Amino acid sequence: IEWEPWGEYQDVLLDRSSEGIARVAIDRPTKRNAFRPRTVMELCDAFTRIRDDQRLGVVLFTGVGPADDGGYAFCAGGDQSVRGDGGYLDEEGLPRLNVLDLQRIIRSLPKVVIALVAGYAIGGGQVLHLLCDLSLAAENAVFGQTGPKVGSFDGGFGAGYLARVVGQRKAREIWFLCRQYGAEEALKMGLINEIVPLDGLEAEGVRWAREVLQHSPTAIRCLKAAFNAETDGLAGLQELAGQATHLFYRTDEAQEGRNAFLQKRRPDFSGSGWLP
Ligand code: 2NE
Repeated sequence: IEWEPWGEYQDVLLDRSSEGIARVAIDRPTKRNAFRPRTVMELCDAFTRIRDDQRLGVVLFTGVGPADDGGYAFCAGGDQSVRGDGGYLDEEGLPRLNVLDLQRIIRSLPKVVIALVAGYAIGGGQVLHLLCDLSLAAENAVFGQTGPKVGSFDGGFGAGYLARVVGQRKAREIWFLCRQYGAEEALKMGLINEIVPLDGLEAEGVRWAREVLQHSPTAIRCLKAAFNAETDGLAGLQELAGQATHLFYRTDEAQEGRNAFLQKRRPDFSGSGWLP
């Protein structure tokens, strides 16, 4: 696959290919790809650019590695070295928890996001991987939560959606005991889709992406919205309803409503019928 670098960031690498695949990588390997507010802002920008490029259908989300000490990470969560007393401090000293914005952007992106996990996916990094639609993990992948150890927790998707994925018992174990789980255990509990050799991780991600890209974009985006509708309350239903509105706009019936308004006449919906 040929990647074209796209966008200028400090903490993130963004690439795209003419095949319809984008690649987003957190680029802070010396910190095990922990995120600071800037990292999250850049990730939000990258995912928003991807959303708006209609040639792109699949995103590979990963972390740069190995670090100089040989360590690999998808993401080790919030950068504790910039954690102030009320949140993660940005460069102006404002306390932020903007990873929640990023979670929602990934969740509602009407494209398929595949996590490629090499090394640690810990804390808020584990939650980010969880929010991806699919997850491929290298044999060295390690998953876990540390919140109760370091004075933090994610009670949103990080708890509720985790329990939907791995079950209530396992989710409580993960959060209450703060253990680390290898790739085999993660596969067994349904946290990931497949284990892949480390040196073949990206190639496998590209293979999965190419398979997705053979299918109907509308079917895939409606299915993603439907899965979210089942778990995400009204915000999930909004996404599914939005897909229905998009499709409705393309019909003669909806266009007649718009045209009649603009032409200051009564709309004529008689051509539509009341289908069973
Ligand atoms: C990830 C883990 C297990 C890796 O261990 P190891 O032994 O492979 O590496 P090491 O030596 O611990 O880390 C390498 C360097 O990365 C930094 C370390 O401080 C170290 O730097 P130096 O001391 O050599 O300069 N580093 C790693 N993770 C970092 C982090 N999160 N913040 C700042 N620096 C970090 C091990 O490193 C580990 O346990 N890391 C901490 C994981 C963690 O507790 N993350 C925060 C959870 S809370 C959260 O993410 C969150 C939330 O719960 C709710 C909302 C938003 C965020």
